[in-house]
Amino acid sequence: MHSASDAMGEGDETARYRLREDRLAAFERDGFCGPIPVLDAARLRRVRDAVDLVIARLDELEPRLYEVERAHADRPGEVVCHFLGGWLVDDELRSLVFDLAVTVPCAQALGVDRLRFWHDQVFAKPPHHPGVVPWHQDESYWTRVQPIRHVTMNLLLDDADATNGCLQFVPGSHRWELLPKLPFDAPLEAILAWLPPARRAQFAPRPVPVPAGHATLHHARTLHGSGPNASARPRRAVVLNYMAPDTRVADASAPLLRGVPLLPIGALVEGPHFPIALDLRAESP
Ligand SMILES: O=C(O)CCC(=O)C(=O)O
Repeated sequence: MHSASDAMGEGDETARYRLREDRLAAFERDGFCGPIPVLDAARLRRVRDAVDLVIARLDELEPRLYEVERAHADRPGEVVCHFLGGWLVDDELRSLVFDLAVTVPCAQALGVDRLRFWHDQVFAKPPHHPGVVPWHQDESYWTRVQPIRHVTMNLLLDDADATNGCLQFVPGSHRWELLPKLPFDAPLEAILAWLPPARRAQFAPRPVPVPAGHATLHHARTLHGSGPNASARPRRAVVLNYMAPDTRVADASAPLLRGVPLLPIGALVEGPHFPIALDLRAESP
């Protein structure tokens, strides 16, 4: 198969968005990489405004989104604001899904020349907010599709560092076994109780500070989480999740996302909710 790297030649429009070789090597070695530049200052302001607007209207928009984290809706002062499906209600968030600065690095990390959109998410921690995102592997949420060949871009809308709860990753954990999915409002380190002693010894988190408008990329099995926001600054992130184009339904007991047509078991995950966001085959001669 011809890979994203093969297809992205020097002269083409995608070349300027390609991951540096050292970033790609880090992704393969550690299961994450970054920071990667994605948004210029004007676009960053627009995306921030879009996210703030959706959050301000979250109750009203909730029926049109895929999901709003229940625990946050019940206890907003304690639990991080998290929702899925912002691209359904806001054009600025929708445009991110197809933006080459997002899709090219994701295709490269996955090693595909056609990249399918899975869903988006927003995580927002206001200043001085105690909410955490407990350690987890994204794959633990995605067992209803197969194969898991997915990638996550976490795009920061604010400078993120240890004081406002930047993302932390466990290097090499993309090669670990699949761990259980824990509740979103669990304590940060709840997963530790589920780690066998050998994994516990390898649990060496690395915080990754990221400037606003930049992103990290991580593998679907990489263990990651983030602590509270102890600063006077907000810490907002838009997350873009993609998958290989041949992903299929493994569990047809309910739609894959709320409001999405039910697909039969074994069917290709496709349709307007799961568009091909980048097709390098179409662009090559
Ligand atoms: O931004 C966060 O703190 C959590 C994000 C996350 O879980 C992800 O990007 O997959």
